[in-house]
Amino acid sequence: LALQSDLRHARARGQLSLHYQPKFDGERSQIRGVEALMRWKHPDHGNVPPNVFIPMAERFGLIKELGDWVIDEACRQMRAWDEQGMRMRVAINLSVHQLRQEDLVDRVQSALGRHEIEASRLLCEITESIAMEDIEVTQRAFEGLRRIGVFLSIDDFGTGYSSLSYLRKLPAQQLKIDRSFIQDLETSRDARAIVDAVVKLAHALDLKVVAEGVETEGQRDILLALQCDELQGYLFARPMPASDLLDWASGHN
Ligand code: G
Ligand code: G
Ligand code: NA
Ligand code: MN
Repeated sequence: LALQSDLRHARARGQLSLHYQPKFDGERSQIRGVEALMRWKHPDHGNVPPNVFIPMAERFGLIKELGDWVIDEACRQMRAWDEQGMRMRVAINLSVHQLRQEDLVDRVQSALGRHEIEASRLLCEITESIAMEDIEVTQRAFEGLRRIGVFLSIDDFGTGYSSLSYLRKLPAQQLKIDRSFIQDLETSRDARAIVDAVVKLAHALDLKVVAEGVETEGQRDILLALQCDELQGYLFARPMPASDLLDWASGHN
C-alpha cells in the first residue's frame, strides 16, 4: 500500500527514468533504433520492476500520467542525442489505457512538436493481447497515430490471439515475435516452425519482423537464416541508461 502512494509521487520526485535497449539490423548488425523501458528507483526498495509498478499504475489510475511522461521523455531524449550527434529512432510501449485515451494522438503529436522530432522516428509498441482486447479501440488509435506519421509495432506476437483478417486491417509496420518462441528455437522444431511461419506471414503482409529476447549465437543464426529483419536481446545489449548509449553505440557502428 505504501508503494502505491509512493508511485503517485515517483515522477515529481525524479525517481522515474527510461532505459534503452538497442535493436539491430539482422544482416549488418547496425543499430536500427532503441526501445525505451521505464524504470522506477524507489529510495528504500531500490529498483521496482515494471512488471510490478506498471500493473499497479494501471489499477490506480496513474498510467496515463506515467504514459505521458514516457512519451515526452522519449522525445526529449531523441532531441538530446541529436544534439550529441547520434540520430536515433525510439520505440515506446503503450498500455491499454493509453490506447483508450481520446487525446492520445494529440498528446503524442504535441510531444513530437515540443521537441521538434519527426513522427517517423517514433515507434509505438502495443502487445498483441492488448491490441486484440478491444478491436475498435485499437483500430482507432492505430489509425490516428499512423495518420500523424508514427510507426506501429505489435509486440509479444504469438502469445495473444490474432484474427489474421484483423491483423491485415491494422496499419502496423512491424511484428515483434514473443521471447518465448525465441528461447526455444534451438531445442524445439515447433518453435522454429512457428517463427518461420510468422516471418513469412509478416512479410506477405508487408510487415518487418523483430525477434526479441535473443540470448545466444545459435538463436541469432537461426533467426538470420529465417530472414528475420531485426534482432534484440541480451546477446547484443541489455537495456541501459541514456547516458551509456552514446558510448556504447560509438563502439558498435
Ligand atoms: O524492462 P522490462 O523487461 O523489465 O519490462 C517488463 C515489462 O514492462 C515489459 O512487458 C514491458 O513492455 C513493460 N514496460 C516497460 N516500460 C514500459 C512503459 O513505458 N510503458 C508500458 N506500458 N509498459 C512498459
Ligand atoms: O514486453 P516487452 O517486449 O516490452 O518486454 C521487454 C522486456 O524484455 C524488458 O524488460 C527487457 O528487460 C526484457 N528483455 C530484453 N532482452 C531480453 C533478453 O534477451 N532476455 C530476457 N529474458 N529478457 C529480455
Ligand atoms: Na515492447
Ligand atoms: Mn515484447
